[in-house]
Amino acid sequence: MTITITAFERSPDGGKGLARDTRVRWALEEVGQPYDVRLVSFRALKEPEHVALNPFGQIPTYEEGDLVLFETGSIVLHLAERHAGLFPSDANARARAISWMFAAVNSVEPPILELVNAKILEGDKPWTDERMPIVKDRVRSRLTQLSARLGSSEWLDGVFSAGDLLMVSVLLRLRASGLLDEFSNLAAYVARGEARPAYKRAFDAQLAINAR
Ligand code: GTB
Repeated sequence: MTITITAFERSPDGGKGLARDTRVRWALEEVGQPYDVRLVSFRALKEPEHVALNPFGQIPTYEEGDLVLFETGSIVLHLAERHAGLFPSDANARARAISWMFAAVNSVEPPILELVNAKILEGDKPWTDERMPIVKDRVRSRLTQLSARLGSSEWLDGVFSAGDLLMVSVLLRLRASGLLDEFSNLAAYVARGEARPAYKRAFDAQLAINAR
């Protein structure tokens, strides 16, 4: 069955791969599923046709026959459950991989988004200079914990899983801030993710659209 995802017609990052369709593309590449992409303008995101797919009027969405999904965590989970390549076969290891998926989107991504919003959306506010160190320290605190757990391991729990795919995707958003480089094992972890052939294919596919 054909899989169709949505992505920005033109991503504001100009092809750095930071918009969330990249993580879905990456998951599709890891499990070897071909897919089509429907490009959506910012205006079209909020129109009824797209809101029927994603109630929040956002990308990415995922369509496969009658099935429509939104939220990248749920899309990656769906792909990991249906196809080999993103979950270990052992039931407990699989459950732990799901813990890492939730950790990525629920515990690590929120302070990172707070930092991004503080810079991009609120950077001109009079209280920014005072607030920024607090927001950065919240990110550092999570990275310290994650770094301690990862230690010198290659991936978070044995073999590469959907948990690593989401965690690396979330951490990539931090690169421009320099915070990732404060944690050499996390910087190396992210680089290992980016070096995966499936990631490269996903990155190149979004770049081909956004560099036009
Ligand atoms: N929780 C949802 C998920 O994981 O699927 C969040 C989806 C989401 O935030 N989508 C964003 C969106 O559609 C695009 S990815 N925004 C438009 C809107 O809300 O109207 C966020 C994003 C956007 C741009 C960059 N960038 O340019 O660097 C990076 C990330």
